[in-house]
Formats: sequence, structure tokens, C-alpha cells
Amino acid sequence: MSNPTRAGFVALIGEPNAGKSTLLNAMVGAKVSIVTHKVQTTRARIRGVAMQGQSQIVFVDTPGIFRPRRRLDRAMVQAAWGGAADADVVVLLIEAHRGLTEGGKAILEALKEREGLRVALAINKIDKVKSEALLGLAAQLNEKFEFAKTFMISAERGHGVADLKEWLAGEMPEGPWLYPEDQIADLPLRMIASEITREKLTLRLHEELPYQLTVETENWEEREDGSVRIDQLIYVARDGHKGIILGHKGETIKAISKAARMELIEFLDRPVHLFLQVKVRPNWLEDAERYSEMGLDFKDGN
Ligand SMILES: Nc1nc2c(ncn2[C@@H]2O[C@H](COP(=O)(O)OP(=O)(O)OP(=O)(O)O)[C@@H](O)[C@H]2O)c(=O)[nH]1
Ligand SMILES: [Mg+2]
Repeated sequence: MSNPTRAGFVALIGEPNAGKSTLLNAMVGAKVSIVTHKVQTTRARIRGVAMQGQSQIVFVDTPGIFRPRRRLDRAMVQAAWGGAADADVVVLLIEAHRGLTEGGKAILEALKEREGLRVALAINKIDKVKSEALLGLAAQLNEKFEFAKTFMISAERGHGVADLKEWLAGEMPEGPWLYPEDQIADLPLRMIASEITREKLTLRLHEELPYQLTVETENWEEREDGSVRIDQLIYVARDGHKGIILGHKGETIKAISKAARMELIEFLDRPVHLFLQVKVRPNWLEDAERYSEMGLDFKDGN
């Protein structure tokens, strides 16, 4: 008899910058979720689909969990916990070189309150520390919470990723696959395109980057010659931010547009015409429509 098929959800949670999106991409084998050196890169739940033998694992990348102050923060943290609640297994990422932080402790406390979650610990970025330090950290964390299993990984270099994937495959409940075997992401193309531009903005602007920035794909036109025309709006909250993004003689936005276009060409495998426009909208962080475009809930309680 052949093995039964299995399918389920694995939520990746952790503090901002822990490497959740990097791990998702490593699991899927393609860049599905954007990665930057900055905290709070991922804003909504992003699904990537991986196959391991007869198991289909739907990884759910989530925004980092931190103490939220603003409305957007709260919606992001809520999306992260929502991802955990819906998952068959939760993988908590802890950064090896930072160890058990205050933020990490808060997440462990919150996990304890949510009974019935099956949680694996992944100590990530092990390439940054000496291996002797890892056992102590693993023991310390396992004292604080009853993890189903502990893994030591480097999401960026791929160390330990295969072991984690194999274990997760066995944890998935029996059942039919949820997505076609060759599908790797469950995110509309328009949103992937917006995320790619947001990544390039983040990488290019560094410290100058306005937190209050979002990208939306306004128009997507498939052309007869096989190319695609994509029009995007970059929303910022202040006039000054617009100037930062445009740069001297429009040089900054030109460079951003070029970088985004190159990646879109690779991702879509066809010629791309990308048009970016910057719009100042002082109150976009209080604007329900912007949230739904990001895949976040906008509630009065936010
Ligand atoms: N040295 C090292 N760096 C890593 C590793 N995994 C991720 N990183 C880096 O850590 C930074 C954050 O990675 P992300 O994958 O964006 O982290 P995240 O948890 O998704 O962050 P948010 O979306 O902001 O919550 C990036 O600069 C990655 O290249 C790793 O195993 N080793
Ligand atoms: Mg992320």
C-alpha cells in the first residue's frame, strides 16, 4: 500500500527580524516572501507551499510579534497570532545570537496562554554563534516552554532546514493536498508585485525609510506582445517622504523602479513595464481600504 497523502499548515512566528521569511523561502525553494535587514518587513500572512514526499506543507509566514503601539502594528501582530491559531504546527524562531530576549519571553508567555498549540522551537542564525553556546540556549528555552521538538538551523545557509522540513511533513494530518502540487505561493500576483517594490524601497532607503509607507498595484495589463504593464502607487503620509523617495532629480525612485522591474521580470518570466507613482495621503494609516489591500483586518479595536 502506498503512503497516505498528508497536508496541513505550519505557522512561522517570532520576533521581528528572526528570519521567518528567509525560512519560508528556503522551505519553498523560491522567493515568496520579501526579506530585508530591517524589522517589521512582513506585514500580513503569506503562504508558501512545499512538498515533502507525500506531504504538502503550507507554510504561513507572519509579521513579527512585538509590543504594538500603532494601529498598523496591532493589525500586524493580530495577523501573526491568527496564523498560529489556524496552524497544525507552530514553529517559533529564536535568534541564536540574541538568545532569550524580553520579546521572546513575552511570546513564550502568550504561547502558554493559548492551549492546544503544538510548537516546535527553531533556533535560527546558528552561523552567527559558536556551537557550544547553542545547547545552553536550547536547554534554557525548553525549561520555559514544552516544545514538541527543538531544531538548530540557519535559514539563510540552509543548515538544518531539511531536517525540520522532514519532521514537519510527518506532523501533517492525513488528507488530500490543499493546493496543486506545483503551486508554491498563495498570494495574488498583484500583491507579490507590490511586495517586491516595497522590498526595494526598504533596501534602498535604509534609515531614511518612512515607516508610514505602503505600495499598491493599481493596474495590471497583459499586453499582446507578451509583456505586462504594472502601475503601482506608493502611499506616504507626508510631503517630505515623497521627496525622499523621489530623490535628487528622481534618481532614487528610478533606481528602485529598476531593481523592482528586474526582479519582476525574473519572477514573471516575461518583459515588464513598471510605472511607479508616489502619493501623499496623510491619513492612510487610518484608512480601512489600505489595510484590506495589505491583507490585514481593520477593526475599531485595532
Ligand atoms: N546570519 C544569518 N542571517 C539570517 C539568517 N536567516 C535570516 N537572516 C537575516 O536576518 C534578516 C531578517 O530576515 P527576515 O527573513 O526578513 O526576518 P523576518 O523574521 O521575516 O522579519 P520580519 O518580517 O520583519 O518580522 C535578513 O537580513 C536575513 O538575511 C540566518 O540563518 N543567518
Ligand atoms: Mg518577514
